[in-house]
Amino acid sequence: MTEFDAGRYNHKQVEAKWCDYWLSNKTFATPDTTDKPKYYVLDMFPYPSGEGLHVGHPEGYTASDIVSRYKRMKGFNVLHPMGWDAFGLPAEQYAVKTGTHPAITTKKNINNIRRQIQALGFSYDWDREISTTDEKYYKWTQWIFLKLHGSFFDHDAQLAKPISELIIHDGLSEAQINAYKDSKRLAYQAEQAVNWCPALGTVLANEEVTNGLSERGNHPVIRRQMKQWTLRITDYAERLLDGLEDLDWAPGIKKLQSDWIGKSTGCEVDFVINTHGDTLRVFTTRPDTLFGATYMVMAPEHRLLDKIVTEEQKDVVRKYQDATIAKSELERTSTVDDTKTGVFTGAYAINPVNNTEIPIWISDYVLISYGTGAIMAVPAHDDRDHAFATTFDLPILQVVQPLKGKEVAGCFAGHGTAINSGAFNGMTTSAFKTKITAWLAEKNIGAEAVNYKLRDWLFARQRYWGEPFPVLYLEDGSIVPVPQESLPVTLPQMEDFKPSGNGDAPLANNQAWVNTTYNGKPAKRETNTMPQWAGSCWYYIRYIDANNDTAPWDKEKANYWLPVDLYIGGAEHAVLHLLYSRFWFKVLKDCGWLNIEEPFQKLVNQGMILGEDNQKMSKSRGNVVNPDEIIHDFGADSLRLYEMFMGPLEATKPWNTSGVEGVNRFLHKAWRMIIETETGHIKLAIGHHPLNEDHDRLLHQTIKKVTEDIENLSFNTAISQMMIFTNTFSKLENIDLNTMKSFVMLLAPFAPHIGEELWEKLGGTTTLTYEPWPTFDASKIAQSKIEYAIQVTGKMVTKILMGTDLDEKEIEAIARADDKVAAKIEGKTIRKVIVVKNRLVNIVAT
Ligand code: ANZ
Repeated sequence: MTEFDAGRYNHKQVEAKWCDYWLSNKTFATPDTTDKPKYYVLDMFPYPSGEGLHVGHPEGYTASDIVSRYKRMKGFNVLHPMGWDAFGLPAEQYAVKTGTHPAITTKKNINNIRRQIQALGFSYDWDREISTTDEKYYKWTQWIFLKLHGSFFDHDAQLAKPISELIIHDGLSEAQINAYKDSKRLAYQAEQAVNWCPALGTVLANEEVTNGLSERGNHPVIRRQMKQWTLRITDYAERLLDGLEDLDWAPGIKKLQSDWIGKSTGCEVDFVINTHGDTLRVFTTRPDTLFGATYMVMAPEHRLLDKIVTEEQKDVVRKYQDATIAKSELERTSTVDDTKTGVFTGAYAINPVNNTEIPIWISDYVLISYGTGAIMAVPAHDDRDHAFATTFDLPILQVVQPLKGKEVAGCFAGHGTAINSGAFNGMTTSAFKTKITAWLAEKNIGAEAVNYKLRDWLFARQRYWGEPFPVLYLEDGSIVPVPQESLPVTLPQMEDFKPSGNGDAPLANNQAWVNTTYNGKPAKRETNTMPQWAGSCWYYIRYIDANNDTAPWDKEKANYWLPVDLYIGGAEHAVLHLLYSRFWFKVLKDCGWLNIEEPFQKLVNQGMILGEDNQKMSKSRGNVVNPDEIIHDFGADSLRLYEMFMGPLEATKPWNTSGVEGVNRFLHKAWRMIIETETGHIKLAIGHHPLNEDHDRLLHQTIKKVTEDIENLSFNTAISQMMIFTNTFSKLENIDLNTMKSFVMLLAPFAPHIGEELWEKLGGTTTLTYEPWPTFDASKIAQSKIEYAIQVTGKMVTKILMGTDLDEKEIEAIARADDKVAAKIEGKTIRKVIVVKNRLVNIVAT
């Protein structure tokens, strides 16, 4: 550094100074008042991985920080918190490998990421920091689990109620009553085929398995029967679907959620089984194809199968059942390989519309978990049925004619007109559906039915590093909740984290912890733990009252702060985290702990930042950008500004380090606009200088643009406008103090450290965090006018003042409408019109 640049912009000094100031003054502590309008800005809290932050994190965090800082200056009470989603597999796997306890790894990683986040100058209220692994936090996660366990869903009222309000019929034994209650609880245990991952030694939720492989690590996943804690999210399917409508979320994310819920409206129909008094009930979305049902298919797990299978078919049926168990639902429903397998049961059913006997088969393409677990097969109009009928040479009967009357080859799955359907011939598909549904209902053999693709949520993991379940098993096999005053059930310290491999969780290795007492009687603890999703289902409610030791939160405070006004995070959480959180939120509302229906009013997914080579950043490609290095070389303000300048927030965009240099030059220029770099003092030329009309316009335009762009999360264009401003104002000899103050306030949400420093240099005595946001005067923004020379065939006719924002067509139209010009060209043919912007119009007429 030479003596001439002692006062130049030094990001290291400036950033260290203000980071320190904000932390030690608790500048961003949320005021404990409810007398101002509130604004709750939330980031998806990170998993504290050993790798630290990647450049994708600051992208969303900068966007939310700009909005938070802006809203404070606009007079809002802003809640902007941060915490750690810290249970989970990586810390546990690391522990297995190295013997380091997950609590130690987690603490170290949190400290590192907190350091990185604080270096970026985000305006979080650190007094509300939470970690899902903290006992004080998971005590309440366990408390919420007990709320789920203690509630059932009243389908008529469409809300959850305490299990004590369940209507119990007379004459049941205590054991029967308990079994009935357990079958209705929102958290229940069920023996079910689960996704078992041998390599990870745990079960996985459907959502964690893709194409038969675990999402984490790509290990094979097989099906296995196990008793597991499950949450009855399906009871909330309709409310989860309804609630989407009024949310300000990207349409794509809403669609992902509604597809996942998968509502399907159709009809249930009963078929009588010939050998037997029983009926086989099917679910169909196409009751209009009943006449084309030439056979039936049951799922191999169907409970009627044992009863109806004939002696001769028993062996093949048993073999087929055994083979099915090993397959996942995905394999079973895959349409990639179209060969269908199955076996005949020997039994027949009677088609109620024409009394014909049709054979009943089993096949794995029919799932036990959907609809009624059985179908009527219509091979002429359903692709899967068509493939099956072709394989086994079963009859194919066309009953729907395409509307255009064309012959169809193979299978026609569309709508059309009924044929081969007796009295219904000639009806359109939709009319037929209504008619046949009524006909079936009248005969008491069918009714309208709704099904959802959504499955109940498998809520247990055979892992160590998670929340223990707050339940006890007594010797008689009954389950009791741990009393609230004994919460939390703390996760014990252990040396050995390895799963046993037989389905027992690591906690089963700790018998001293497992064996306990309940009211003096021996009891055992649950050894599974909750999945990582548990803690992230409600963290945003805890921030509202993060240090409350007597309740999960104060209801009044929650009523004031919720919903979250702006939630920013990665699109990878479009389905699971958001769906699970919405589900818990609705249950907690039903339990009287919240007073609104939806947690996240506006959701924005930031786009992915690719490597400089346009590829996804990954260690193996060597294209990972480390934010620490960028902060070191250019400063946090440059990193923040660059990530916002790269393009629209929601777009995918490649990294480019020379772009960081570009915004860094802009910050230097903004500094030099205000500071004398030889001395570091404010320029002598700065004082109270009235602006000329053009400069005044640019100032007001800039305030307007930055304000509106922040409101619309269009940060890149706001930055461009500030660059235009700086280019003009840094050339002026006399600079107006108040104009500079306004500019610094606009810049500060984006580049807060330099913002505070310049504010101080301009005379600010305290942080600018709560200074009122600059306002603009719309009347000053109107474009100025310019004088055009108007010629007709090269000869000057008149001069007209016109706006500078007009396009050529508008300019020509104004010129031709002028009386003098009109007189000159009357009766002539216009050959050509030349418009020179901001100068002249020449109408060539002969
Ligand atoms: C007869 C039929 C004729 C069907 C036709 C379709 C077309 P979505 O829309 O996904 O709800 N189905 C019903 N339960 C099933 C199960 N457990 N496993 C596999 N398939 C099942 O699909 C509903 C349709 O999927 C139902 O309507 C049924 O086939 C089949 F031209 O019934 B359909």
